Amino acid sequence: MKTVWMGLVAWGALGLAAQAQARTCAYLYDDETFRGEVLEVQSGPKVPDIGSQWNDRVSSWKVERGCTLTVWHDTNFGGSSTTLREGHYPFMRERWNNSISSYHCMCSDAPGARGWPSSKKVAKFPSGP
Ligand SMILES: [Ca+2]
Repeated sequence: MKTVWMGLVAWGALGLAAQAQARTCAYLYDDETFRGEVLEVQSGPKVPDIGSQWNDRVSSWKVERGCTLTVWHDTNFGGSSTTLREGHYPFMRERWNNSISSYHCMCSDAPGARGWPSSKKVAKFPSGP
């Protein structure tokens, strides 16, 4: 049990060390209406290249609660961009379908936002000065 506990502590420390706590930020799907292969995107720094496997493939997406997804037509944040708040987007407008090459997904750290594993039971932050 001790080994397991230490592993959890280390995992938590890594999470806190990261600038943005890693959590699932969005799901990108190859096909419309959330079908086909899915790419799970973490909250974090900008991603300048979605990768050859996913370049110009995304056709629908879900943005998790408290998160915002910005996508660009070209790599390195080139071309036009669009930003979408939390929600489900089963159909992309034609100009965005199969045309995403870079993205940035960020989640709010607001209390109550999903994705904090049990932390609200142990972490108490002062609410006043
Ligand atoms: Ca597609």
